[in-house]
Amino acid sequence: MRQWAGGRARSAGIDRRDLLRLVAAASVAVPLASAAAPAYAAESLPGVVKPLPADLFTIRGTNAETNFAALRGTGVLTPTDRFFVRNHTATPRIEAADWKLTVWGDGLTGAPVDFSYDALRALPSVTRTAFVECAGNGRSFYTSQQNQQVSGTAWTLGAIGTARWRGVPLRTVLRRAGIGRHAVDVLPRGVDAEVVTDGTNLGRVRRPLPVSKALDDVLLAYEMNGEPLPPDHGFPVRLVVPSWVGIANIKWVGDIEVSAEPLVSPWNTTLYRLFGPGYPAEGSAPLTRQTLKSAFELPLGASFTAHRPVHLTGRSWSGGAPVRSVEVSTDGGVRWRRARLRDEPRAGSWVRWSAPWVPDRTGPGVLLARATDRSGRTQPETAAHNTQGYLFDAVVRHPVTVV
Ligand SMILES: Nc1nc2c(c(=O)[nH]1)N[C@H]1C(S)=C(S)[C@@H](COP(=O)(O)O)O[C@H]1N2
Ligand SMILES: [Mo]
Repeated sequence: MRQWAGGRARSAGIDRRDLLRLVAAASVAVPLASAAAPAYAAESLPGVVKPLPADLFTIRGTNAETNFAALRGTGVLTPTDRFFVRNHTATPRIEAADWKLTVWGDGLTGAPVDFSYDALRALPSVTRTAFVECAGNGRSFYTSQQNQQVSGTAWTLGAIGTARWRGVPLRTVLRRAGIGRHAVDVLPRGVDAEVVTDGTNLGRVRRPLPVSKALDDVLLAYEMNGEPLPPDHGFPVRLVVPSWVGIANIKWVGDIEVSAEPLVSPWNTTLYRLFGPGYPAEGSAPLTRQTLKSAFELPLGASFTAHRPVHLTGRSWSGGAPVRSVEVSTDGGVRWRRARLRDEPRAGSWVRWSAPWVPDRTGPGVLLARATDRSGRTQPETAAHNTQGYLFDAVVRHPVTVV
């Protein structure tokens, strides 16, 4: 707030009056389109390069949600052709040869430093499996399950994907650029178009990261599942910030400011905080880790044949302690039994699970899956409401029909 007040916000492309208006707007919930109302079906979307076949994706505004049913039979890694896309504007087309990363700011001991694509690729690399998940994943259930109003994209549970990322530790690049001991925040910024909402230009997508996280496990990734990053997922280079809210994983990164004082942007002030009754007017602290969730690899409203045995499958994941166990209920939450975990639980990834089921009663039913993590936390029945509908962690009631 000091920076906004002190005029620094101007250089970030937004003034204080706009900020206060946005804070006010952010704390008023507006209704969102019901998840039950079909988002329009299309095989592609202007602004997204890859095809979006209707069996793999549900299009929501400028974004494409992965249909969880399309993950059934796939491995831990989400095939790139079905990895969700969250674009504030549109995928920019960038040539690697024309691209560079500029690291600059008063948190460096010297002048700005540029890295070409080839220079970055020549640095020692690391590979790690991590999910990228939108903070609003599951948002539509605040409305459909808790009857609460929230604003934002009406995702069901498919705003998540897990990939094997290869790249250079951000730490390596920051050290080579001469990060000083006085640096506190780094601010990666995308080269995609400026974001205009309600007539206010928020500038380019950017969100400060504390130095402690930036020097820990963050990657400047140039490969996804063994291939160069596809355009929609950040080619040539994106951040991968394991376990943190999706917005931290800046795509198409063009520059990184290294600062000796805390930085702000709309994405850590009016957005990606918790607002509403029970939270301060300026919102909670900026969101960091994702929460605990589970999903069936089934469409909502899936249909089953009575007396025919099936294997229910799904996935559970956590941005905190790794998943320890998953329970499934096929009778609306009366009885629960353990699902069989099919992967070794790991922080920042998900586990696949399965549970056999022989549907007996015909008619509508509800399936539930709930995870418990190694800290002993279990998904609750109700998620704590916040006006922007972030971090939905309650057990989802998955409607099915037995015929
Ligand atoms: N430059 C830029 N980075 C971005 C975004 C964006 O619109 N522009 N969207 C963010 C959000 S909100 C999410 S959830 C993830 C989505 O990554 P994906 O599209 O590769 O799935 O990217 C983040 N990084
Ligand atoms: Mo997101």
